[in-house]
Amino acid sequence: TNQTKWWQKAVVYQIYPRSFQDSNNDGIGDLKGIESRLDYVKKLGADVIWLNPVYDSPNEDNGYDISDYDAINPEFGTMEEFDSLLSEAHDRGIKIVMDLVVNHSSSQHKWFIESKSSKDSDKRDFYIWRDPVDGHEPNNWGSFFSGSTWKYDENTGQYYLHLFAEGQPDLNWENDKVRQTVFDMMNRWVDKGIDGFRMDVISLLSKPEGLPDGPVAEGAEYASSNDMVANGPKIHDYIQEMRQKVLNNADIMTVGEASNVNIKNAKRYAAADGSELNMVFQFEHMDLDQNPNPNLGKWDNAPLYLPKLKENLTKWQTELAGVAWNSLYWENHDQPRSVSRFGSDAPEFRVKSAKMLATLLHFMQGTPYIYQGQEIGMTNANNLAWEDFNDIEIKNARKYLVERDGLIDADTLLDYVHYKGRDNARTPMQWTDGENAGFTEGTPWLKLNDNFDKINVDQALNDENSIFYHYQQLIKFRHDLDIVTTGRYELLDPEDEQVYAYKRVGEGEELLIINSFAEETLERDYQVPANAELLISNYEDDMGTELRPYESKVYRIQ
Ligand code: ISL
Ligand code: CA
Repeated sequence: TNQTKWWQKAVVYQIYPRSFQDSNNDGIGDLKGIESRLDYVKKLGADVIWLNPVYDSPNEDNGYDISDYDAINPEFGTMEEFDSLLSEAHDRGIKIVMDLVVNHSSSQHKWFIESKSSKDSDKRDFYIWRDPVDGHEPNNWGSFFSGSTWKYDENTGQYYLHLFAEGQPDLNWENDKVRQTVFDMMNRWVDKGIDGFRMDVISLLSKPEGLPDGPVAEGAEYASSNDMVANGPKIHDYIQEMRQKVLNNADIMTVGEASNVNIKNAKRYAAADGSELNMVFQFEHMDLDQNPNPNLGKWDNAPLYLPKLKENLTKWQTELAGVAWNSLYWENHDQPRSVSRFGSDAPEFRVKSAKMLATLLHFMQGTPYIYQGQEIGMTNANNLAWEDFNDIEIKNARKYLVERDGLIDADTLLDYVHYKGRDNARTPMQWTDGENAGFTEGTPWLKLNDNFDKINVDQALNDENSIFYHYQQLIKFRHDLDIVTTGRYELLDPEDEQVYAYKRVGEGEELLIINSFAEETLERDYQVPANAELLISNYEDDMGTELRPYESKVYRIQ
């Protein structure tokens, strides 16, 4: 039976702790800062906070390289402060989902330090070590962050595998002890009372037998390790074991970050029978505005073709219905700002298009994720120059694609980085129009977007027509209207290049959701019946068949 679960009606608010709120003016956001903003999250109406990693880390990849899974990064605070944040959140009815990063640890983790110390170390097999082949890397896989996935260790004469940065050696999930150690650690967090896990690159845990070379696209230097590794032979065994040994111990929410996961795979990872995870967080719609260039990976600034987006989102809506569960998102800490990418951040369109994107997403089936700042329409940070970037993905792209391989010039890459780079999402949260946007009185760890004088939380809360209040309304609809969770999805006019219109169909009731992506006025007739009730819109009045720039409206038809 398909009884609605709490996490199907929930809306998640994602917090990137480094950039949310600094409480002690060292320029770095922290746990006390987050605690001081819980009422803000409550006011928005979100049910769950997903915290990006807060564990001890040397920050080669901003916390995704964990050196102690049982300790809080001192930059963010103490374990007491974490406990306080958790209990203050719970007092407000807000749940906290933790990031779980167990495909790899930091190279500074004591397991890796031991593993690296000698071939005889009893931790050697915690990681993936291989002999050189003909004096070079064991295979031809390329890292997510450019270059090879292999790093040579002089001391022991072997290479270790790192799908991401050199400082992120992959754990060897084949090893029973690794799995048991991870499950024990997860249980300690569950016992603390946390409400779930967002599982980083969970689809990459099981490596293919023999780690074979992969196909290399023409003109490229490496095979895609994502293609070679994702959904490996034992992945479902590992997740089912995790379900038995950890996840069944409490009513927690689990979301698998599912790199390279298609619908067929997702039906297993997020099966409605509860055998694995609650939902996937998949990427297909994030890869549509890109000309496939094997040399450059994600780096591009190709515009989005709306029918492609419709086709993709529709496929996920219809094929998972009743059998698995999806996440809904436009943004996170790895993606640029959605208003700049899919809407328009020009002053005359920013608010309208941000609300349109919000409406389009929130009336779909799935669990919505709002990334900090999205709810006030924060934009890409075009004011950042090469010397301002912090992200290892951006820095490595320059190092390898520009400097080592000469595949692209620095100016073109900078354009792409301004469009797609992860630091667009990581600039500090804009609270006020005052010093450093109210984020810190110190020197912010990453430069602010220079538009905080106009785009900030103070402004949003004082304007009843702000994007913030639009999100607040959308969240309320998700809580109040069952049809948003359960209704059947139906796409209208798949070929329309300017409007994304769809229906949700329930028993004796229908929602009609109309979203224009055009900057000019259009004429569209959706045969709206006279008794239809306008639930929400981003304009003050309704012009019927005339759709103004980025107009978005939802009718309820009974
Ligand atoms: O960020 C990406 C593209 O810009 C993705 O390829 C990303 O690296 C991938 O989705 C995995 O992301 C997760 O794991 C990474 C970490 O850097 C990301 O921040 C995290 O969300 C390694 O732990
Ligand atoms: Ca701080």
